[in-house]
Amino acid sequence: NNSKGDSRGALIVLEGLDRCGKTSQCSRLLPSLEGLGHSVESWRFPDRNTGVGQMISAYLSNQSQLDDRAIHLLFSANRWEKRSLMEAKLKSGTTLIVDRYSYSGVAFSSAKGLDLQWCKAPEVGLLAPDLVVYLDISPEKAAERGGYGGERYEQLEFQRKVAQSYHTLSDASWKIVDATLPIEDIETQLKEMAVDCINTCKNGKSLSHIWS
Ligand code: Z5A
Repeated sequence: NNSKGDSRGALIVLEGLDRCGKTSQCSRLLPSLEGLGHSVESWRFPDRNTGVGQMISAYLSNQSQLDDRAIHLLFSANRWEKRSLMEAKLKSGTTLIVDRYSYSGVAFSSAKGLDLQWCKAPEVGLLAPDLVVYLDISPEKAAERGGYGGERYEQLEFQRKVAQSYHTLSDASWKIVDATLPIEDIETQLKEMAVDCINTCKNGKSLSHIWS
């Protein structure tokens, strides 16, 4: 803890292909970190509860059609509309575990063929995560997990391209976890990484901005 007792929370992001297990892990991580006495919230993007989120939801469920660039900017706007709340939560000491973030935005849109730098631009200025965990699974193995539903993007060929985009985006700071391990083993690894990260933030690591 810093001496003033005003230590901030950590921004922890989980990324990966559809069905890699992000949702399962977020729901396990929350109570286990709370059990250690941390203040934690679980967030996800897209946040389908906002006005922009509802447009995204209609698009993903094929109830509306949008230009590739327009939907990309909506996903980004959905993060921007939560940015000030995110900063306030972190500064008040709450750790956020976030299911998908800017990396999903860029990986999915660039998998459609949009230019990578163009995709990154609207994300610049959002808060940078303190930890990015990539739950690594092949598109084939992910598809075996109960099969895909009817949402846009839930197709093997497209998921292969998304995996390549993630690979291009990843850097040495990402923690790669084998998403085919038993759920409990992944949970143990994530908990250790999250606790380390929370302590680093408590010890004074400052907030920064993504891709700037
Ligand atoms: N998208 C975008 O284009 N641009 C953006 O900026 C953002 C998103 C933010 C909707 O996201 C789509 O939006 C998404 C990316 C795009 N499209 N795709 N594909 P979403 O968050 O609403 O949907 P999703 O991320 O794809 O979530 P999901 O289907 O809920 O998958 P998941 O959370 O990674 O997996 P899960 O629900 O935890 O697990 C899936 C199944 O596997 C389930 O039956 C589990 O019991 C099982 N499971 C989980 N872990 C294991 C292990 N370890 N072993 C065996 N089985 C497991």
